[in-house]
Amino acid sequence: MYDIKMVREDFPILSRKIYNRPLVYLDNGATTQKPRCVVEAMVDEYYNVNANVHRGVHFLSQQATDLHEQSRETVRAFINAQSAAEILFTRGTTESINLLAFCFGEAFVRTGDEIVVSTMEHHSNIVPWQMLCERKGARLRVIPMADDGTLLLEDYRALFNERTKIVCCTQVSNVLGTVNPVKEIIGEAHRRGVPVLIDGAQSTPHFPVDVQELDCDFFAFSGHKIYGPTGVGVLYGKEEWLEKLPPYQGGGEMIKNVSFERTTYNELPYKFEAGTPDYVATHALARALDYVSALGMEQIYGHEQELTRYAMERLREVEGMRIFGPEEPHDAVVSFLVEGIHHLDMGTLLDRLGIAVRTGHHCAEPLMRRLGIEGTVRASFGLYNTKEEVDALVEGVKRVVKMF
Ligand code: 7TS
Repeated sequence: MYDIKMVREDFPILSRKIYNRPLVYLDNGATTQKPRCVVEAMVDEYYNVNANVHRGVHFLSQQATDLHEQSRETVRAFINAQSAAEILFTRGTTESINLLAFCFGEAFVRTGDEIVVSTMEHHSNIVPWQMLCERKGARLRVIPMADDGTLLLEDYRALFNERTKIVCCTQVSNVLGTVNPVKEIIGEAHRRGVPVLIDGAQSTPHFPVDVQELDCDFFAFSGHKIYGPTGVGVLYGKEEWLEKLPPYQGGGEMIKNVSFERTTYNELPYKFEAGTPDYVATHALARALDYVSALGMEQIYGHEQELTRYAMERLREVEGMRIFGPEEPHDAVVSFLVEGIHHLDMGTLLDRLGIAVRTGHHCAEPLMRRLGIEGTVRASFGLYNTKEEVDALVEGVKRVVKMF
Protein backbone atom coordinates (compact mmCIF):
# COMPACT_ATOMS: atom_id res chain seq x y z
CA MET A 1 0.00 0.00 0.00
CA TYR A 2 1.23 3.48 -0.79
CA ASP A 3 2.02 6.06 1.87
CA ILE A 4 -1.07 8.25 1.97
CA LYS A 5 0.69 11.05 3.87
CA MET A 6 3.37 11.32 1.23
CA VAL A 7 0.81 11.07 -1.56
CA ARG A 8 -1.19 13.96 -0.10
CA GLU A 9 1.90 16.13 -0.21
CA ASP A 10 1.91 15.74 -3.98
CA PHE A 11 -1.38 17.67 -4.07
CA PRO A 12 -0.83 21.24 -2.80
CA ILE A 13 -4.56 22.09 -2.78
CA LEU A 14 -5.23 19.46 -0.11
CA SER A 15 -3.56 21.60 2.53
CA ARG A 16 -5.89 24.52 1.86
CA LYS A 17 -8.22 25.79 4.56
CA ILE A 18 -11.86 26.44 3.70
CA TYR A 19 -13.73 28.67 6.18
CA ASN A 20 -10.75 28.14 8.45
CA ARG A 21 -11.15 24.39 8.40
CA PRO A 22 -9.06 21.79 6.60
CA LEU A 23 -10.47 21.08 3.16
CA VAL A 24 -12.16 17.67 2.92
CA TYR A 25 -12.43 17.17 -0.82
CA LEU A 26 -15.03 14.51 -1.61
CA ASP A 27 -16.08 15.63 -5.08
CA ASN A 28 -13.67 13.52 -7.09
CA GLY A 29 -16.44 12.19 -9.32
CA ALA A 30 -16.82 15.72 -10.70
CA THR A 31 -13.11 16.35 -11.02
CA THR A 32 -9.91 15.31 -9.26
CA GLN A 33 -7.13 17.47 -7.88
CA LYS A 34 -3.79 17.58 -9.66
CA PRO A 35 -0.45 16.33 -8.39
CA ARG A 36 2.57 18.60 -8.73
CA CYS A 37 4.08 16.50 -11.53
CA VAL A 38 1.08 17.19 -13.76
CA VAL A 39 1.06 20.95 -13.24
CA GLU A 40 4.84 21.11 -13.52
CA ALA A 41 4.75 19.22 -16.82
CA MET A 42 2.41 21.87 -18.19
CA VAL A 43 4.46 24.78 -16.91
CA ASP A 44 7.65 23.22 -18.21
CA GLU A 45 6.22 22.60 -21.64
CA TYR A 46 4.89 26.14 -22.01
CA TYR A 47 8.15 27.65 -20.73
CA ASN A 48 10.61 25.41 -22.53
CA VAL A 49 9.14 23.43 -25.39
CA ASN A 50 6.04 25.10 -26.76
CA ALA A 51 5.55 24.82 -30.53
CA ASN A 52 2.75 23.52 -32.70
CA VAL A 53 2.81 19.78 -33.33
CA HIS A 54 3.02 17.80 -36.58
CA ARG A 55 3.89 20.92 -38.58
CA GLY A 56 7.37 22.21 -38.15
CA VAL A 57 10.75 20.93 -39.19
CA HIS A 58 12.26 22.93 -36.36
CA PHE A 59 13.55 21.51 -33.12
CA LEU A 60 10.80 22.64 -30.75
CA SER A 61 8.02 21.44 -33.02
CA GLN A 62 9.69 18.03 -33.23
CA GLN A 63 10.06 17.91 -29.47
CA ALA A 64 6.44 18.92 -28.83
CA THR A 65 5.31 16.36 -31.39
CA ASP A 66 7.37 13.65 -29.71
CA LEU A 67 5.85 14.46 -26.30
CA HIS A 68 2.36 14.45 -27.79
CA GLU A 69 2.82 11.13 -29.60
CA GLN A 70 4.57 9.51 -26.62
CA SER A 71 1.50 10.51 -24.60
CA ARG A 72 -0.70 8.64 -27.05
CA GLU A 73 1.48 5.60 -26.46
CA THR A 74 1.16 6.06 -22.67
CA VAL A 75 -2.63 6.13 -23.01
CA ARG A 76 -2.52 3.07 -25.25
CA ALA A 77 -0.55 1.14 -22.68
CA PHE A 78 -2.74 2.38 -19.81
CA ILE A 79 -5.93 0.89 -21.28
CA ASN A 80 -4.07 -1.83 -23.19
CA ALA A 81 -5.26 -0.90 -26.67
CA GLN A 82 -3.65 -2.86 -29.47
CA SER A 83 -2.31 0.17 -31.32
CA ALA A 84 -1.76 3.88 -30.70
CA ALA A 85 -3.76 4.53 -33.89
CA GLU A 86 -6.81 3.49 -31.87
CA ILE A 87 -6.35 6.34 -29.37
CA LEU A 88 -8.11 9.56 -30.37
CA PHE A 89 -7.52 12.66 -28.28
CA THR A 90 -10.65 14.69 -27.58
CA ARG A 91 -11.69 17.36 -25.08
CA GLY A 92 -13.16 14.78 -22.72
CA THR A 93 -15.73 12.01 -22.38
CA THR A 94 -18.49 14.31 -23.61
CA GLU A 95 -16.69 15.13 -26.83
CA SER A 96 -15.64 11.50 -27.28
CA ILE A 97 -19.27 10.39 -27.19
CA ASN A 98 -20.43 13.24 -29.43
CA LEU A 99 -17.72 12.33 -31.93
CA LEU A 100 -18.81 8.71 -31.95
CA ALA A 101 -22.54 9.49 -32.12
CA PHE A 102 -21.93 11.75 -35.11
CA CYS A 103 -19.51 9.55 -37.06
CA PHE A 104 -21.15 6.22 -36.25
CA GLY A 105 -24.54 7.74 -36.93
CA GLU A 106 -23.47 9.04 -40.34
CA ALA A 107 -22.12 5.66 -41.35
CA PHE A 108 -24.57 3.20 -39.85
CA VAL A 109 -27.81 4.65 -38.49
CA ARG A 110 -30.94 4.96 -40.64
CA THR A 111 -34.65 5.64 -40.11
CA GLY A 112 -36.21 3.11 -37.78
CA ASP A 113 -32.89 1.92 -36.29
CA GLU A 114 -32.42 1.56 -32.55
CA ILE A 115 -29.73 2.62 -30.10
CA VAL A 116 -29.51 1.07 -26.64
CA VAL A 117 -28.49 3.04 -23.55
CA SER A 118 -29.00 2.27 -19.85
CA THR A 119 -31.16 3.91 -17.20
CA MET A 120 -28.11 5.11 -15.26
CA GLU A 121 -26.29 7.01 -18.02
CA HIS A 122 -24.84 10.47 -17.53
CA HIS A 123 -26.55 13.01 -19.84
CA SER A 124 -23.46 12.95 -22.03
CA ASN A 125 -24.20 9.31 -22.92
CA ILE A 126 -27.86 10.03 -23.61
CA VAL A 127 -28.22 13.39 -25.33
CA PRO A 128 -25.74 12.87 -28.22
CA TRP A 129 -27.57 9.62 -29.07
CA GLN A 130 -30.92 11.35 -28.78
CA MET A 131 -29.72 14.10 -31.13
CA LEU A 132 -28.61 11.40 -33.57
CA CYS A 133 -32.03 9.73 -33.28
CA GLU A 134 -33.69 13.03 -34.12
CA ARG A 135 -31.48 13.57 -37.16
CA LYS A 136 -32.00 10.07 -38.49
CA GLY A 137 -35.48 9.14 -37.32
CA ALA A 138 -34.02 6.44 -35.09
CA ARG A 139 -35.16 5.38 -31.62
CA LEU A 140 -33.55 5.16 -28.19
CA ARG A 141 -34.14 1.95 -26.19
CA VAL A 142 -33.33 1.84 -22.49
CA ILE A 143 -31.94 -1.00 -20.36
CA PRO A 144 -34.11 -0.94 -17.23
CA MET A 145 -32.74 -1.01 -13.70
CA ALA A 146 -33.75 -2.86 -10.52
CA ASP A 147 -34.49 -0.94 -7.32
CA ASP A 148 -31.05 -1.78 -5.94
CA GLY A 149 -29.38 0.10 -8.80
CA THR A 150 -28.30 -2.86 -10.94
CA LEU A 151 -29.22 -3.28 -14.60
CA LEU A 152 -31.78 -5.93 -15.54
CA LEU A 153 -29.89 -8.16 -17.92
CA GLU A 154 -32.86 -10.32 -18.93
CA ASP A 155 -34.63 -7.18 -20.12
CA TYR A 156 -31.45 -6.07 -21.82
CA ARG A 157 -31.34 -9.26 -23.89
CA ALA A 158 -34.97 -8.72 -24.88
CA LEU A 159 -34.19 -5.26 -26.33
CA PHE A 160 -32.22 -6.61 -29.29
CA ASN A 161 -33.66 -6.92 -32.76
CA GLU A 162 -32.36 -6.55 -36.32
CA ARG A 163 -32.58 -2.75 -36.00
CA THR A 164 -30.25 -2.51 -32.98
CA LYS A 165 -27.14 -0.60 -34.12
CA ILE A 166 -25.08 0.09 -31.01
CA VAL A 167 -25.16 -0.35 -27.22
CA CYS A 168 -23.87 2.51 -25.02
CA CYS A 169 -23.32 1.85 -21.34
CA THR A 170 -21.35 3.25 -18.47
CA GLN A 171 -18.89 1.00 -16.66
CA VAL A 172 -19.50 2.74 -13.31
CA SER A 173 -22.49 4.90 -12.38
CA ASN A 174 -21.46 8.40 -11.30
CA VAL A 175 -24.45 8.47 -8.93
CA LEU A 176 -24.91 4.94 -7.60
CA GLY A 177 -21.38 3.59 -7.74
CA THR A 178 -22.79 0.52 -9.50
CA VAL A 179 -20.09 -1.37 -11.38
CA ASN A 180 -21.91 -2.77 -14.38
CA PRO A 181 -21.06 -6.24 -15.72
CA VAL A 182 -19.83 -4.67 -18.93
CA LYS A 183 -18.05 -7.79 -20.13
CA GLU A 184 -21.34 -9.64 -20.11
CA ILE A 185 -23.13 -6.66 -21.67
CA ILE A 186 -20.54 -6.56 -24.46
CA GLY A 187 -20.70 -10.33 -24.97
CA GLU A 188 -24.49 -10.26 -25.38
CA ALA A 189 -24.23 -7.48 -27.98
CA HIS A 190 -21.42 -9.17 -29.88
CA ARG A 191 -23.35 -12.41 -30.09
CA ARG A 192 -25.82 -10.37 -32.16
CA GLY A 193 -23.18 -8.49 -34.15
CA VAL A 194 -23.80 -5.19 -32.35
CA PRO A 195 -20.87 -2.96 -31.25
CA VAL A 196 -20.60 -1.46 -27.76
CA LEU A 197 -19.38 1.88 -26.38
CA ILE A 198 -18.30 1.85 -22.75
CA ASP A 199 -18.27 5.15 -20.86
CA GLY A 200 -15.20 4.87 -18.68
CA ALA A 201 -15.32 8.35 -17.12
CA GLN A 202 -15.92 6.89 -13.65
CA SER A 203 -14.00 3.64 -13.98
CA THR A 204 -10.55 4.57 -15.32
CA PRO A 205 -9.64 6.62 -12.20
CA HIS A 206 -10.51 3.76 -9.83
CA PHE A 207 -9.44 0.37 -11.17
CA PRO A 208 -7.41 -1.15 -14.01
CA VAL A 209 -9.12 -1.18 -17.40
CA ASP A 210 -8.10 -3.42 -20.28
CA VAL A 211 -10.05 -2.66 -23.45
CA GLN A 212 -8.85 -5.81 -25.20
CA GLU A 213 -9.91 -7.97 -22.31
CA LEU A 214 -13.31 -6.26 -22.18
CA ASP A 215 -13.47 -6.50 -25.97
CA CYS A 216 -15.43 -3.22 -26.14
CA ASP A 217 -15.52 -1.56 -29.56
CA PHE A 218 -15.31 1.98 -28.20
CA PHE A 219 -14.26 3.38 -24.83
CA ALA A 220 -14.35 7.00 -23.59
CA PHE A 221 -12.78 8.75 -20.62
CA SER A 222 -11.74 12.20 -19.34
CA GLY A 223 -8.31 13.40 -18.29
CA HIS A 224 -9.50 15.66 -15.50
CA LYS A 225 -11.19 12.83 -13.60
CA ILE A 226 -7.94 10.86 -13.44
CA TYR A 227 -5.70 13.59 -11.97
CA GLY A 228 -4.88 15.05 -15.39
CA PRO A 229 -5.71 18.46 -16.81
CA THR A 230 -9.08 19.70 -17.99
CA GLY A 231 -9.87 19.88 -21.67
CA VAL A 232 -8.41 16.55 -22.71
CA GLY A 233 -9.95 13.11 -23.01
CA VAL A 234 -9.80 9.95 -25.03
CA LEU A 235 -11.92 7.97 -27.41
CA TYR A 236 -10.60 4.48 -27.98
CA GLY A 237 -12.00 2.63 -30.98
CA LYS A 238 -11.06 -0.69 -32.53
CA GLU A 239 -9.14 0.04 -35.69
CA GLU A 240 -11.56 -1.99 -37.82
CA TRP A 241 -14.42 0.26 -36.64
CA LEU A 242 -12.57 3.57 -36.84
CA GLU A 243 -11.55 2.76 -40.43
CA LYS A 244 -15.21 2.47 -41.35
CA LEU A 245 -16.27 5.83 -39.87
CA PRO A 246 -16.26 9.16 -41.69
CA PRO A 247 -14.34 12.06 -40.11
CA TYR A 248 -15.84 14.28 -37.40
CA GLN A 249 -14.66 17.86 -37.92
CA GLY A 250 -12.88 19.12 -41.00
CA GLY A 251 -9.72 21.22 -40.97
CA GLY A 252 -5.98 20.91 -40.60
CA GLU A 253 -4.31 17.69 -39.40
CA MET A 254 -7.18 15.45 -40.54
CA ILE A 255 -6.42 15.66 -44.27
CA LYS A 256 -4.01 13.99 -46.66
CA ASN A 257 -4.58 16.26 -49.69
CA VAL A 258 -6.99 19.09 -50.28
CA SER A 259 -8.20 20.57 -53.53
CA PHE A 260 -11.38 22.46 -54.26
CA GLU A 261 -12.63 19.40 -56.11
CA ARG A 262 -11.82 16.72 -53.56
CA THR A 263 -10.17 16.16 -50.19
CA THR A 264 -8.63 12.90 -49.02
CA TYR A 265 -8.37 12.16 -45.33
CA ASN A 266 -5.43 11.38 -43.14
CA GLU A 267 -4.76 7.97 -41.59
CA LEU A 268 -5.79 6.99 -38.06
CA PRO A 269 -5.89 8.56 -35.57
CA TYR A 270 -5.41 11.96 -37.27
CA LYS A 271 -8.52 11.61 -39.42
CA PHE A 272 -10.52 12.38 -36.27
CA GLU A 273 -8.30 15.12 -34.87
CA ALA A 274 -8.91 18.31 -36.84
CA GLY A 275 -7.04 21.43 -35.75
CA THR A 276 -4.27 22.04 -33.24
CA PRO A 277 -4.67 19.55 -30.39
CA ASP A 278 -4.17 20.55 -26.77
CA TYR A 279 -0.70 19.01 -26.89
CA VAL A 280 0.26 20.43 -23.50
CA ALA A 281 -2.74 18.75 -21.94
CA THR A 282 -2.07 15.41 -23.67
CA HIS A 283 1.47 15.46 -22.32
CA ALA A 284 0.23 16.31 -18.81
CA LEU A 285 -2.40 13.56 -19.05
CA ALA A 286 0.40 11.08 -19.73
CA ARG A 287 2.19 12.32 -16.59
CA ALA A 288 -1.03 11.77 -14.61
CA LEU A 289 -1.32 8.22 -15.96
CA ASP A 290 2.35 7.64 -15.04
CA TYR A 291 1.55 8.94 -11.56
CA VAL A 292 -1.39 6.59 -10.92
CA SER A 293 0.46 3.69 -12.55
CA ALA A 294 3.41 4.24 -10.22
CA LEU A 295 1.08 4.08 -7.22
CA GLY A 296 -0.60 1.06 -8.82
CA MET A 297 -4.23 0.95 -9.96
CA GLU A 298 -4.79 -2.18 -7.85
CA GLN A 299 -3.48 -0.34 -4.79
CA ILE A 300 -5.67 2.67 -5.54
CA TYR A 301 -8.64 0.34 -5.94
CA GLY A 302 -7.91 -1.37 -2.63
CA HIS A 303 -7.57 1.92 -0.78
CA GLU A 304 -10.71 3.45 -2.25
CA GLN A 305 -12.74 0.28 -1.67
CA GLU A 306 -11.78 0.37 1.97
CA LEU A 307 -12.90 4.01 2.19
CA THR A 308 -16.15 3.27 0.38
CA ARG A 309 -17.05 0.34 2.67
CA TYR A 310 -16.14 2.38 5.72
CA ALA A 311 -18.19 5.37 4.53
CA MET A 312 -21.26 3.24 3.81
CA GLU A 313 -21.00 1.52 7.17
CA ARG A 314 -20.49 4.72 9.14
CA LEU A 315 -23.14 6.76 7.30
CA ARG A 316 -25.65 4.08 8.30
CA GLU A 317 -25.17 5.20 11.92
CA VAL A 318 -27.25 8.26 10.98
CA GLU A 319 -30.98 7.94 11.57
CA GLY A 320 -33.12 8.29 8.44
CA MET A 321 -30.13 7.53 6.21
CA ARG A 322 -30.80 6.16 2.74
CA ILE A 323 -27.78 5.06 0.69
CA PHE A 324 -28.25 4.46 -3.01
CA GLY A 325 -26.76 1.78 -5.23
CA PRO A 326 -25.95 -1.88 -4.64
CA GLU A 327 -23.92 -3.23 -1.74
CA GLU A 328 -21.53 -5.04 -4.12
CA PRO A 329 -19.83 -4.26 -6.40
CA HIS A 330 -19.88 -0.61 -5.41
CA ASP A 331 -17.23 1.82 -6.60
CA ALA A 332 -15.88 4.93 -4.85
CA VAL A 333 -19.10 6.96 -4.99
CA VAL A 334 -21.60 7.12 -2.11
CA SER A 335 -24.90 8.87 -2.82
CA PHE A 336 -27.26 9.40 0.08
CA LEU A 337 -30.25 11.27 1.49
CA VAL A 338 -31.30 11.81 5.07
CA GLU A 339 -35.03 11.78 5.60
CA GLY A 340 -36.48 15.27 5.89
CA ILE A 341 -33.31 17.08 4.78
CA HIS A 342 -33.05 18.47 1.27
CA HIS A 343 -29.85 17.48 -0.53
CA LEU A 344 -29.00 21.10 -1.25
CA ASP A 345 -29.30 22.05 2.44
CA MET A 346 -27.07 19.13 3.38
CA GLY A 347 -24.47 20.12 0.78
CA THR A 348 -24.50 23.77 1.75
CA LEU A 349 -24.10 23.06 5.46
CA LEU A 350 -21.35 20.50 4.86
CA ASP A 351 -19.55 23.12 2.78
CA ARG A 352 -19.49 25.44 5.81
CA LEU A 353 -17.55 22.68 7.56
CA GLY A 354 -15.00 22.60 4.75
CA ILE A 355 -16.44 19.42 3.26
CA ALA A 356 -16.86 19.48 -0.52
CA VAL A 357 -19.58 17.11 -1.77
CA ARG A 358 -21.83 17.35 -4.78
CA THR A 359 -25.60 17.64 -4.62
CA GLY A 360 -28.36 17.50 -7.21
CA HIS A 361 -29.20 15.24 -10.12
CA HIS A 362 -25.56 14.69 -11.12
CA CYS A 363 -26.43 15.03 -14.82
CA ALA A 364 -28.55 11.90 -14.60
CA GLU A 365 -32.14 13.16 -14.59
CA PRO A 366 -33.65 9.97 -16.07
CA LEU A 367 -32.01 7.99 -13.25
CA MET A 368 -33.42 10.41 -10.66
CA ARG A 369 -36.87 9.91 -12.18
CA ARG A 370 -36.44 6.14 -11.95
CA LEU A 371 -35.48 6.45 -8.28
CA GLY A 372 -38.37 8.85 -7.65
CA ILE A 373 -36.11 11.57 -6.22
CA GLU A 374 -34.85 14.97 -7.29
CA GLY A 375 -31.27 14.60 -6.24
CA THR A 376 -28.81 13.15 -3.77
CA VAL A 377 -25.81 14.20 -1.72
CA ARG A 378 -22.76 12.51 -3.21
CA ALA A 379 -19.38 11.86 -1.66
CA SER A 380 -16.88 10.52 -4.18
CA PHE A 381 -13.42 9.36 -3.22
CA GLY A 382 -10.01 9.70 -4.76
CA LEU A 383 -6.64 8.07 -4.14
CA TYR A 384 -5.67 10.73 -1.56
CA ASN A 385 -8.74 10.58 0.70
CA THR A 386 -8.44 9.21 4.21
CA LYS A 387 -10.55 7.49 6.84
CA GLU A 388 -10.28 10.65 8.91
CA GLU A 389 -11.97 12.51 6.08
CA VAL A 390 -14.77 9.95 6.06
CA ASP A 391 -15.10 10.52 9.81
CA ALA A 392 -15.30 14.27 9.18
CA LEU A 393 -18.07 13.67 6.66
CA VAL A 394 -20.05 11.47 9.04
CA GLU A 395 -19.62 13.90 11.94
CA GLY A 396 -20.66 16.72 9.60
CA VAL A 397 -23.79 14.88 8.50
CA LYS A 398 -24.65 14.20 12.15
CA ARG A 399 -24.24 17.89 12.96
CA VAL A 400 -26.54 18.88 10.13
CA VAL A 401 -29.12 16.32 11.27
CA LYS A 402 -29.03 17.81 14.78
CA MET A 403 -29.69 21.27 13.36
CA PHE A 404 -32.88 20.09 11.66
N1 7TS B 1 -19.86 10.05 -18.15
C1 7TS B 1 -19.90 9.87 -16.81
C2 7TS B 1 -20.23 8.53 -16.25
C3 7TS B 1 -19.61 10.95 -15.98
O1 7TS B 1 -19.63 10.78 -14.66
C4 7TS B 1 -19.29 12.22 -16.54
C5 7TS B 1 -19.03 13.44 -15.71
C6 7TS B 1 -19.24 12.32 -17.94
C7 7TS B 1 -19.54 11.22 -18.70
C8 7TS B 1 -18.85 13.59 -18.63
O2 7TS B 1 -17.52 13.85 -18.46
P1 7TS B 1 -16.85 15.22 -18.97
O3 7TS B 1 -15.47 15.15 -18.46
O4 7TS B 1 -16.93 15.20 -20.45
O5 7TS B 1 -17.66 16.32 -18.37
N2 7TS B 1 -19.57 13.36 -14.41
C9 7TS B 1 -19.65 14.36 -13.54
C10 7TS B 1 -20.14 14.18 -12.26
O6 7TS B 1 -20.55 13.11 -11.83
N3 7TS B 1 -20.10 15.35 -11.58
O7 7TS B 1 -19.59 16.27 -12.42
C11 7TS B 1 -19.31 15.66 -13.62
